[in-house]
Amino acid sequence: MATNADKKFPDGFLWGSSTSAYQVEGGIVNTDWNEAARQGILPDPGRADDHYHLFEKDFDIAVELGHNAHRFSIEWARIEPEEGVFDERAIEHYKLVFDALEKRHLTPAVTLWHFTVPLWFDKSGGFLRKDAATIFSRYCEYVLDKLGNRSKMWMTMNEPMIWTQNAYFNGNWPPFHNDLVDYLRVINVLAAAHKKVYQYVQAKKMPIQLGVAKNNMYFDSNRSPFNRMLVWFLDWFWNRRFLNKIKGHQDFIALNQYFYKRFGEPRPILPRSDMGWEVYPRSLYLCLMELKRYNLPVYVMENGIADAADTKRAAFIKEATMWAHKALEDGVPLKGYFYWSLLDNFEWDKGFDKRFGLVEVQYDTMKRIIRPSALVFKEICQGNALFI
Ligand code: IFM
Repeated sequence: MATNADKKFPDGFLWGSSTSAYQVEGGIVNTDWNEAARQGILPDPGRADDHYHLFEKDFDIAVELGHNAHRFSIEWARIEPEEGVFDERAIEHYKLVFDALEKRHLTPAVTLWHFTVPLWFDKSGGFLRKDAATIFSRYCEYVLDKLGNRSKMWMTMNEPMIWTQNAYFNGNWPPFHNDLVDYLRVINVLAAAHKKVYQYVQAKKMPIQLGVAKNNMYFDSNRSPFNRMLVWFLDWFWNRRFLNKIKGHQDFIALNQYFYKRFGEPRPILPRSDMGWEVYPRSLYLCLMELKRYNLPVYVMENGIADAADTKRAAFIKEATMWAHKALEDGVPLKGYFYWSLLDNFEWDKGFDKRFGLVEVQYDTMKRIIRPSALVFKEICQGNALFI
């Protein structure tokens, strides 16, 4: 792998990493996921990374690693622990988080809802409630009224297609539904909920940008007629349909990219991450190119690899960022790249074994240890570009 000093990302490009509240904060007790953990159905995050208390130190590490931006999420269940009851202390906590970012010149990107819902919302029907979009929007509006001035970049939700697939189709995440009708209905509810929040932001003329963190995959085929049709369908259903539903209601596209799916032979033999996912960084480029059609600024909001031994991460990051740069050269209005994740963290139904972090977390002591690959990413963030 050679360096190529001519290839620079533009000034102002955002370099950072992503986290989410339930996965790193610790001490969250009143969500649908906590209830499933209490019943022994899902692992318990417990203290997670104790980021709730250690965020200042973690942001110091982000700065040390050359980042100029950071993505995190706000925990709905902390803000609205009971229906219609909002906890000002939770807002005060997130104010401290914003202060800490500002002090370190880390540009925030904030997700309002990342997978976990308050237990009261789950128990009362969750996103199948008739008024779900209104309830969701009320929460978002509350947070934006209180904290909207602290960040220019907000996302209402994370990976609506991944979440609905697991929660309403596969039935392996709360609320464990296995029902095509519910699945399709909840996708619509989420789109409606997002649009409601967007309209609120517009009506209030809030000087922020609002989007959705959208997981897109690259579907590829050996060009047999059947596979071509299948790929067209999947691309439409998975990648485009939700974005089309919220068309005109987002200011940027936040891409979360992990997957490349090829149908038919020959299939390239690809290395696999600790998640068992095929590692193919070029799929980032392919997905970015597909987003050109929306004519909106694009951010890579998540892209990463579970690699406890840290033997594949550095090459992954070099290749992925090389492909991100190629997408820029080929006309994608790419404004930032956020690696998933800053820290090892609680990987949902998989628990703590899968390690995505630039920084290793020793869960017994909460010690943070910077992985060698984080220093490779640092070189890239600082403009000493490393490309293939
Ligand atoms: O950990 C998740 C994150 O919460 C959402 N995007 C994918 C990551 C890795 O699975």
